[in-house]
Amino acid sequence: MTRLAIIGAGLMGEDHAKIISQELPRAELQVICDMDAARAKRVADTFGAKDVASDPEATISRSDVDAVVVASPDFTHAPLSRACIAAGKPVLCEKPLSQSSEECQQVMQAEHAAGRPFVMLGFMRRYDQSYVEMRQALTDGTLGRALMMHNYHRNVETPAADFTGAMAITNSAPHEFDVVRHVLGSEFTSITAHQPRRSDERVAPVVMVLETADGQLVTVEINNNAGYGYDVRAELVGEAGSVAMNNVAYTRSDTKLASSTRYDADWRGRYHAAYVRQNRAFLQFAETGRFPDIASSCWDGYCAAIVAEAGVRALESGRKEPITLMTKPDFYAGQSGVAA
Ligand code: ISE
Repeated sequence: MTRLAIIGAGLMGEDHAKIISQELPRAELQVICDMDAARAKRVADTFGAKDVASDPEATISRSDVDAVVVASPDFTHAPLSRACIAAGKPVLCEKPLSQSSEECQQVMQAEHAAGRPFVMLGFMRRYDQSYVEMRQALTDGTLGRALMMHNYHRNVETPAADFTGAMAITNSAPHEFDVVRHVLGSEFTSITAHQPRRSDERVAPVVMVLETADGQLVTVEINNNAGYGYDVRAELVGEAGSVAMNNVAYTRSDTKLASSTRYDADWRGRYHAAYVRQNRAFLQFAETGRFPDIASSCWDGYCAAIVAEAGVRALESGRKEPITLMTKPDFYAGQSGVAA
């Protein structure tokens, strides 16, 4: 049995607790840690965790904790990942590793110095069957050379009223930045960012156009106030055909002269299967120390942060901004699904 601690018992921490208790029989929920004691206790009681705590660092270093899931607020991800590295414990860290590429580099350095991988990043879309099949269509040659990838990412509404276009790029778009790099196996080289005008105060969609090192074009629409449902679409276009994601819906209703399918209110239902696969891969990583083939590493977290930083610059300047990555450290060469 691998004894897991979950840091953060909010929306994602609770979802991880549920998946671990229901889908990972070789894992034990040892501790739920949250600053809000009542919240930690509720999640621990619901999913059968042994203990609760409120201090993340102390939880990470407990001798009855073998591995850690970090699902606390974004700004804690990098420091807590470093605490896990220092304690020699594998960690599944929710995205983003950090919104600062510099801070991502510090985590990479700490991991490198520790001499083996410890951090798996929660970019769960790599485990979603639609992206798996898109990638497959490229690797098995069905699609020919990739030309374009179109992406739409729509939320019902923003989590906070003061959400900005820049936040759409740093908070939501990293999912696309990561999974597109993974599917195409190529790095981004430039980005432009545009916004239409809304008639109210809410943040308008952000539309980005990115170029890759292999001459592909990628479009990403982030609409955090789409109003109607959680809706992610993608289409990979190659020289010999295209692969498009289907809306995931188990039923269709036909009533009153109309046919309809449902949308979820957020991402947890749409990506449930991907989260389960991701968490199983993490458990295997914790058990064996072998980094999972398709998982995101600290390097991928760094790349997503660099693209987002360039995206924010592009939105501000209205110009095409270059995307420049540092040389990929050898340490990460075999560790992510994107070619070195
Ligand atoms: C949000 O920021 C997330 O992190 C979710 O994983 C994503 O699916 C959602 O659409 C984002 O806005």
